[in-house]
Amino acid sequence: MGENHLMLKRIARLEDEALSRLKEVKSLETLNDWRIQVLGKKSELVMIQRTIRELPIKERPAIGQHSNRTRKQLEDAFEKRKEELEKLRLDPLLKEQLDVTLPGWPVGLGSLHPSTQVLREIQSIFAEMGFQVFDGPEIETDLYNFELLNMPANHPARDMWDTLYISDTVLLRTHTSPGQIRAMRAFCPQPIRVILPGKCYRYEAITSRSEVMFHQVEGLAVGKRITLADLKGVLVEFGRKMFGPKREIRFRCSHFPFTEPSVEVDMDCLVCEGSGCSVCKQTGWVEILGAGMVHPKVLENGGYDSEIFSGFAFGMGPERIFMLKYGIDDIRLFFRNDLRFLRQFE
Ligand code: FA5
Repeated sequence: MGENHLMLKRIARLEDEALSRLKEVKSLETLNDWRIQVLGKKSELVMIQRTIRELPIKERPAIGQHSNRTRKQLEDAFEKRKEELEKLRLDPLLKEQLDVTLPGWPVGLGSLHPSTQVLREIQSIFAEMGFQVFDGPEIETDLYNFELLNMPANHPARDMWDTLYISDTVLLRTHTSPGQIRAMRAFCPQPIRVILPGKCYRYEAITSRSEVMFHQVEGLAVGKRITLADLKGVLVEFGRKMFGPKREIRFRCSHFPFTEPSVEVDMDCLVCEGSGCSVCKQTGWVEILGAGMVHPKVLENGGYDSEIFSGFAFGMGPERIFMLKYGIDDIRLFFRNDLRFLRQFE
């Protein structure tokens, strides 16, 4: 009786396993494999049926009936699954059944790139002071990038900008300053208050401070009676809005061919509050931009009468502004697409 019981259990297990595997069968090909494995000549069920005649006579009917019933059930299940799969093959829409009650996949939200964030912040600070955004092209001509900015061919100051040329006269702009001429020519003779944000390119060695591609934000104001004091006022306001209300600005003499006088603008170091540290190289000041009063020749090239009009201009690197604000020591992080860096500023 013990043998008999074990055999019945074996048949029941075999049936359970076969039926649960049948649920996983998704094609007619694998269904055929299932049939060979479960009902074929070498299947466990056939093996069991073959050994029945070796059992004591009185045990044979129970095992025989049970195994036949199992066989019939498995054959029926096979036919039913075959029918379902054939139907699916004929009707591809059924294959794509959608369970609308299932929870959806979480949507991965992106975020603004740090350069875009700082550009927007700069734009909104200047917008409060009445500056509108004016766009210039990234592919420029030698005329706008240099000549109209008071740097004729062979002018030594051109060396300040290592240039990527597309042809003899076409280049990737090395700064946003050519936009000054474009803005002046678009607005003349109206007064101007614009900022010009955008990408610039320089044929320079890549270092922790310098990239080949980076952004600049140019500022330009043209009108009657605009002075260096206006430039200072605007930049102090910008420094305080960007870095906090205590910040101080100082001007240092400099030279740009398109401004006269020209200045480099420093801000007191926000890390050491001016007492000297490694960020400011112990000077208490960090450089934030170049600026000056628009050169009379440049005003004339833009269409303005330099006897009546004056203006100021400045140009800053937003990546360097962002680095200063968040204590980042390598500009290359901006364009490396490393999510560990980018996610810190989501
Ligand atoms: C200029 O490009 C002038 N056009 C700025 C200007 C505008 C002066 C209007 C006067 C009037 P400069 O080469 O210093 O200047 O660049 C300005 C800023 O751009 C720098 O202070 C720096 O923040 C950023 N910058 C320059 N080169 C790179 C570089 N390779 N990588 C990242 N940022 C840079």
